[in-house]
Amino acid sequence: MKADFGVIGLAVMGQNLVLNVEDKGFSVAVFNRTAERTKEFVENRAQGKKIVPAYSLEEFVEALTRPRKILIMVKAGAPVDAVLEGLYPLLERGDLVIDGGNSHHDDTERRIKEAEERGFLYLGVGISGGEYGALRGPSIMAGGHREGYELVQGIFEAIAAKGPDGPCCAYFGPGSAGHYVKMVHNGIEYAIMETIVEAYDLMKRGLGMSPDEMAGVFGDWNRRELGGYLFEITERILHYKDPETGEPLVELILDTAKQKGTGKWSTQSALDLGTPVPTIAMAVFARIISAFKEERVVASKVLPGPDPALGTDREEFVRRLFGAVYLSVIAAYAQGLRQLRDASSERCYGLDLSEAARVWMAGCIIRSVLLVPIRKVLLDNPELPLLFLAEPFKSAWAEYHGDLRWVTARAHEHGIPTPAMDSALTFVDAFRTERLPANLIQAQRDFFGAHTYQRIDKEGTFHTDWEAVA
Ligand code: NBP
Repeated sequence: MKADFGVIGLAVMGQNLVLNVEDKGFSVAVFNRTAERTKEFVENRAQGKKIVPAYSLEEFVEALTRPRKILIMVKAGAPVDAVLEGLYPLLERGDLVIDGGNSHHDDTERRIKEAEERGFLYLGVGISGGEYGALRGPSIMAGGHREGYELVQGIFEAIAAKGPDGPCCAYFGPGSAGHYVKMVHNGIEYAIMETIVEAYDLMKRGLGMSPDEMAGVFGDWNRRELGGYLFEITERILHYKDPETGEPLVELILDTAKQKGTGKWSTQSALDLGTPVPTIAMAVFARIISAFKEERVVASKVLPGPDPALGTDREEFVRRLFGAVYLSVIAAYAQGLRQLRDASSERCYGLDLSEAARVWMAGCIIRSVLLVPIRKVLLDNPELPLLFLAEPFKSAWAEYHGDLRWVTARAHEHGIPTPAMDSALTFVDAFRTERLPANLIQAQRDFFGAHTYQRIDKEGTFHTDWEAVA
């Protein structure tokens, strides 16, 4: 008996995806570069299951039904190329290779071309949900050869998380469409996480609230309009006590955040496209600044600032903080979706943005009740430039922008950094400003570089000899 599906790479994601696929009735052949990991997996987690271990790529390829369907779940970058190099000579025309890691979209484009030249089908697939999602139901964002997707659609739909509007998996388009959607998902994830930690900082340093008290606030928001995985885990984290000391564990964790790449890539790509994602970008920069711990310790002793204690009524502040966080989270989705829209036209993905909202409704890190109205808005108006222009987000802006202004103003007065919230506010303010000061930028550019400008009172392109006039 040959296996229906193959997985290469048995680290956290690979192991759990194998178990998920097997649980849905498919037999799975597995291979990992280091044989010890395969042995451990088979002994500890695969007993009595339709899982076929292989200890060489030859054995692995031989164990699969044709056309072979092979998921690669190894570290992104050079390891994927190393696996492909070993695998390709063993495959036959029509076999399907799926890269399920967080690969860069440019790498995926290159690999798809290489696969095509050799007569293989290739999918670049973003899989979100971490360890738990991989086992119980991830969100799956696929791109590449459509015929390849059709070969595994049944398996993907079986293992994906079940959302309110169907299984959270979709084919997004050719080339790197799937990996691009996953990358932007991660960019939005960065922005929402940064918004949450700013709210935590304001409540902690500004209002002197305890972790349990803050957990109560996040829990309340999670049961309301901000219901979503990141708010849910924040409540749980804040309640968690370190078994050794009995202290809230979060307060014992060093304040330097890591960033593995997708948030940075998302921002880099947005810059290349010329699409505005300031909240995502500020979230990446906030992590980068956090990593300069020693420099921050020195600066904290020499650069004066105001007392962080806000000295305001706690209840009122928390009530208005909700509005600030709510709009910032909407801004994160709005920017990410705008980036997908712009990337789709530039890169010819043909993305259906409402499908992104649908696939993100369950299983992934940015799942949220907000995605239900977001999907509806995108179904009604696929070309919408910005979520805030449609209901219910237009009304949300009208209702809460005063709170976002008020909260960020208090934060500035008291020296508590709120880059995600600030950028959400200034992004929408700039977007809703009919006449921005960019006229002066054009004049400056023309002054020093003869870059020319256009006028509002007549057609044409103009240059002024500013030195002569001035
Ligand atoms: P890791 O990203 O930690 O990669 C470890 C796996 O890569 C092991 O199986 C390792 O084999 C294999 N590998 C490496 Br490293 N170099 C290799 C090479 N040259 N040839 C063959 N295999 C090689 O695993 P992961 O955390 O399960 O993530 C897998 C992918 O999924 C990554 O792209 C990741 O970004 C993405 N992802 C992860 C998560 C998550 O929550 N962890 C969530 C969503 C997506 P070895 O055992 O022989 O060292």
